[in-house]
Amino acid sequence: MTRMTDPSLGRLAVELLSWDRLHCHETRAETMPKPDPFVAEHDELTRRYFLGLGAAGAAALGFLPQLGSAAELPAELRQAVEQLEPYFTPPDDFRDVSRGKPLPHSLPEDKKTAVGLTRETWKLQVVSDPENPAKIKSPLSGEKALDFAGLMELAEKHAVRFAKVMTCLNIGCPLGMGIWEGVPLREVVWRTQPTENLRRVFYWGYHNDDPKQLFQSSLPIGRVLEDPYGLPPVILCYKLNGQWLDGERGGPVRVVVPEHYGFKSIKWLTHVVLTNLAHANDTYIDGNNDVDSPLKTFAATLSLPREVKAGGPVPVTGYAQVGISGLSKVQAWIAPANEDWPADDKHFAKAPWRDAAMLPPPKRWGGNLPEERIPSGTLGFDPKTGEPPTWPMRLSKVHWAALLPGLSAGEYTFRCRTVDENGIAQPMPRPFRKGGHSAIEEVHVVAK
Ligand SMILES: Nc1nc2c(c(=O)[nH]1)N[C@H]1C(S)=C(S)[C@@H](COP(=O)(O)O)O[C@H]1N2
Ligand SMILES: [Mo]
Repeated sequence: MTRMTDPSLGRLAVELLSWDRLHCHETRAETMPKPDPFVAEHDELTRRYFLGLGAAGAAALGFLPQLGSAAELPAELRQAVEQLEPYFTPPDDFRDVSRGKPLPHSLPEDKKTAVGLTRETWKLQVVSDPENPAKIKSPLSGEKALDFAGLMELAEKHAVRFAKVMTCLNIGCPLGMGIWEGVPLREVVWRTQPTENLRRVFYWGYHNDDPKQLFQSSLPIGRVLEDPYGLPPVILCYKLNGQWLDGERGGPVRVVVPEHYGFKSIKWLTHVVLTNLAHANDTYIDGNNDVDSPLKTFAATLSLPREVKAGGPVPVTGYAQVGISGLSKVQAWIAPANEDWPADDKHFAKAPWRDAAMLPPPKRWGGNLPEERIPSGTLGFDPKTGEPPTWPMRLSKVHWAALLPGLSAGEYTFRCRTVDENGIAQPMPRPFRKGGHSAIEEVHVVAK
């Protein structure tokens, strides 16, 4: 296989990065809770809570223990929590970073029909790489190419559904959180009857028949055939949040790789190539990215007033992405903005971090799920109760909240971080930006 190089990719990555920073912050500013006379009154719960804090100084943070239910929150925080984004993202609200001129999902219906971008006309070729052939007995091509009806036949027996956050490696905040349904990719690989010399799987989608627009990805065959403990399979996905996968999200069929950043989840899938080549050929390599770096665990704020009244409590909410190593806690810390910090502690490991409250599974899941219900059989959810037995779920998101006690007038820097299931705090253990975002977020807060 030749590796396509698109000279614009590096620039695109930079553009996305700056756009993202702005966009994330704009979004957060919009969702900042409006002042409400109701929150000015401290109820009994809040008073007890503040009393329990002890004298840790003006810059100290007060936090709640692990929450059983959002109803346990003090009133000041409850309002901010009620205004949080829905847990699952309605498919239309995903942020779109698709490439293509024109964007494949914007093509007129007759063109979509002609090029296989409808469920009626979709076709998938699964063949051997002519340059580094894998030995297979029965390629799925020509007459034998897989169509949507064939995929649905496989789905009857093999369909899986799982929750996963879709995050771009180049962008700091997730694009959306969904329940993805599909057929394990290995089912179609096995249909080709491979016998030997199969080390990797390359795959790409419709790209206006223009080699310069090709966007491709790859996986080791081992990952396709076997799921590492606790991970869902790599799927040929045709539904999101219980509805047919729409064109913008990569429909009729896309790949979804549970533990990876978005670039491995190829949209408008048309080709799967079985190769004996041993190394990755992902388009994202061309942006100097680390394509073997699965989802990281990190925390970010969603609402935090930039200007607060001195002495008043400050509600903060946020989310954490739960990466491959899980999440044990979210922590926060607010410090005077001009505070010097030892240069040999650049990750603030010695700061007086306090635990924030991780929110329990929401009462309403959002995401425009049919009948507002988690599709039955979704991995990670109890089939009887519809509730997740372990929380937070790996490869997904969890919301958190904290109430900062009154600050004296001045400027502050608020920081939040995660600690993963191995006890490792952000931005470790994989601090390099080209393997995904994990920098500790800093927000400037002024108390007046
Ligand atoms: N065919 C194709 N697939 C693609 C892309 C693309 O441009 N073309 N972009 C990838 C990237 S970089 C990301 S982050 C995800 C985004 O998925 P989403 O649009 O569903 O949020 O799609 C991936 N799949
Ligand atoms: Mo991406």
